[in-house]
Amino acid sequence: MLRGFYFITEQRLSREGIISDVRQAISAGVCAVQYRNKEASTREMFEEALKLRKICRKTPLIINDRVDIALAVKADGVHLGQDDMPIKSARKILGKNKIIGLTAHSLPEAEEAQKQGADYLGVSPIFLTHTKNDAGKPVGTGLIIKIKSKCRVPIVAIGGISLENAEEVVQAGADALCAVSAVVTKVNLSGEIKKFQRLFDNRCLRKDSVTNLADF
Ligand code: TZP
Ligand code: MG
Repeated sequence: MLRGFYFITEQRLSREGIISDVRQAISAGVCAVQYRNKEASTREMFEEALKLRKICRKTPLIINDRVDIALAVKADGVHLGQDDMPIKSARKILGKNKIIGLTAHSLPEAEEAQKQGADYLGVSPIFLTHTKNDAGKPVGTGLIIKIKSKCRVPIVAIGGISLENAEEVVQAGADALCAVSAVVTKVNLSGEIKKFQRLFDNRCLRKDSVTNLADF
């Protein structure tokens, strides 16, 4: 399920608003849509998420941070950070069929997330990002390689990814990637997303050589 481009909404950088952005992302065939809005009130979030639920018919809709909103709009899952509700509690509320993603900034965090039952890991920030102020220090593609060699949970790589460095991210073993500013600021959002998706079609599986790098 998680392979290719994972789309995250970003109201502040969006040219046409997040509803239009999500429509274009879906038309490009993204593997998931994450509704992320750090500025909205609970009511605004609920209403926007409800609209997105209607648009995301076949595309999984994941809600950032808010287990309650995910439940209320019948989203497909939530994305949690290290400071959000613990996965085990979120799982109790949402049930076993919902997707729970967790952000990991290190190998121990990734291993713990897998142990707690995360369905995927958001590994971030891979590179320097100006989109999320508290993203922390870049972890580099080396962390993707390391996590890939120790964990079986799919990895979504996030943070500072552009067409210039995305190939390195895919080669490192990311199952999916998200680029926010590199797509939502562009006139042809769906065309930009497709350029990233092509990197997955061309992925050359030099798995052995890549995995060995993790030992260094
Ligand atoms: N989570 C970690 S970094 C980030 C999020 C939502 C922002 C990524 O934005 P960009 O513009 O692709 O660096
Ligand atoms: Mg969070």
